[in-house]
Amino acid sequence: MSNKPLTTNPNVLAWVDEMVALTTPDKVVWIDGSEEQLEALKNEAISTGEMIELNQEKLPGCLYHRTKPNDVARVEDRTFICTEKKEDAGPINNWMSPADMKAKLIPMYTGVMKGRTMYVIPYSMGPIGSPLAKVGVEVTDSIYVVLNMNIMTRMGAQAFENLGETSNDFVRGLHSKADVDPEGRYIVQFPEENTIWSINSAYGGNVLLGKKCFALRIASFQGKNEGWMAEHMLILGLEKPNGDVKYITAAFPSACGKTNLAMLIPPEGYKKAGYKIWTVGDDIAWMKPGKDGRLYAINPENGFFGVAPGTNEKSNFNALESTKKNTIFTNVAINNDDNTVWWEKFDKNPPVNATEWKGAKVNGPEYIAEGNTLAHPNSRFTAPAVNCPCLSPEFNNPEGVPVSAIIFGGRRAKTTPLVYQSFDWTHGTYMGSAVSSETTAAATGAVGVLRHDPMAMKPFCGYDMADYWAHWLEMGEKLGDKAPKIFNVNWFKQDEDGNFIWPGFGDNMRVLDWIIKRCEGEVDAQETAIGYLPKPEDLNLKGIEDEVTPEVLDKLLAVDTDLWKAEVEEMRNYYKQFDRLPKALADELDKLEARLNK
Ligand code: OXD
Ligand code: MN
Repeated sequence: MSNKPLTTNPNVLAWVDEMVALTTPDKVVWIDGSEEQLEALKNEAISTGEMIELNQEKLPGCLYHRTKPNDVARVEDRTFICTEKKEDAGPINNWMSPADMKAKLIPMYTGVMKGRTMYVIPYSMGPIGSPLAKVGVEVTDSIYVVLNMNIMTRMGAQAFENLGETSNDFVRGLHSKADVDPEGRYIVQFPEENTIWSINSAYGGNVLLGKKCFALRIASFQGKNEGWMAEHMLILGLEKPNGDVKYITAAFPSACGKTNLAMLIPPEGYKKAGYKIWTVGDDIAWMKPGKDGRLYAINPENGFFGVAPGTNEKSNFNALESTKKNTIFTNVAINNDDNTVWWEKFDKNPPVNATEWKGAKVNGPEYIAEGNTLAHPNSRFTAPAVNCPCLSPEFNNPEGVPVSAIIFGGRRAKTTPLVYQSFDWTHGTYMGSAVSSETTAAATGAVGVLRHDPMAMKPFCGYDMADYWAHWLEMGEKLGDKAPKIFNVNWFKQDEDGNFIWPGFGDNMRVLDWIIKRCEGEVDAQETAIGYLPKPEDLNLKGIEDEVTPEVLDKLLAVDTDLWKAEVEEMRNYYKQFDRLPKALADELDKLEARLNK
């Protein structure tokens, strides 16, 4: 039994038929995106317990979902890039040949949807009708996936209108939660076939195939072949008092505060003067040269899949506001007194009458005192972008927004100063390739272990990282003097006692302000061995002079030659594994070393 296909496109129909023959669902439902259909699916999921309805007065339209405890995060060790040639996946991706991977997975997919319904989800990554947008179709046996895709993408029949009657340019995504068996869990990209296969997970990043799998892994490969870029970047607009808005994209490794920066609220002085930050995206940017030769960015997503713990009125007011209606919460805690949600640092009052994320009824304060968390540390909200109070008016602009500056960053206790600018695009590409972040004590037990995460794309690049760097260099050549300026920031510098010396959060506005002034040629800079640094007097520290004293500022802007020489050594080692390393990047490393030795 099935409803009618929503398209006559023979490529889509043939592929769906093939997936049905493989997985043999009892029923096939094409997702048109209508209110009635979504309402019926919600009610079905509530009746089976897959979703829990939250307090509809306090959190209208909000639902709750709990995953299996073994299925709470992306699984990088089970994520594969399956290109015909191993070299094309590069040395830092897991690889298997497409034939071998299919031989392994086809038996697992065979008949896996027997007794279940297959949902066929057409969706657009990017505003409908945008020249930068792309269509995907995901088939899945999970209503949770349908409801999340409805928030995270432009989902439904409209996506097929964008695709047209005959095009074959759509990304094929096959997902089955199967038995949610961690031993059989695979997240597989076939970039040469525009195809994604995901099995045995029901957790966000592994199953919302439009996000990391398509919009980064597959799209990065498409971008290389088609002359554009898919990046793990937020997009924000900085509005100046005269109403002029400048756009910045920024790539930080996971858990370095991309969502916070994208939704930043400026310090009082800036607010009073008329500055404002607008959010275009918090995680992914697709960027392509526009007609005027500048680089334009869209956010391919339609919602935020954010980490809940740590989000509160102070840390990210706008994100919290975004979660107040039509949001899906996954693996947070429930406050049973009023059927609302709670997570660590939500406020200082964990609910006494709580259900923790695995489903046990507990006394919140006591449970926490015993060393537990009520919410899983990677618990999430899936919130519609339209809920965000500072959503950019350009969010749906099909042409995207022109990018003035690109920022890289990571968590670095010592070496990296608060902010510096590259000498040019090639040097900026080097800086991106050198992005690394130190693990925190909470995550690993070992502080200061350096993890390389070039352009914050290590887990998300769908081909050889060295070829990806070559693509960056090519894009720079194409953009010429219209290319965005490239910067590196570090909000996480520490003193000898391990205290952060930069206040961060809203005060990061002061750094964005300097960055835009550099782009506009309004301020000079000090030229150092590593790049251009702010002159101390050019950073606006009004209101935080007590905290960021001239001595602290000195430390924030210090370039320690010995530490930087060690950094060069580290990068030399890191680069060794890349047979296809572009010569221009090896040269940049030599040049950096030469400047440090001067
Ligand atoms: C994410 C991530 O979930 O980068 O966005 O891990
Ligand atoms: Mn991310």
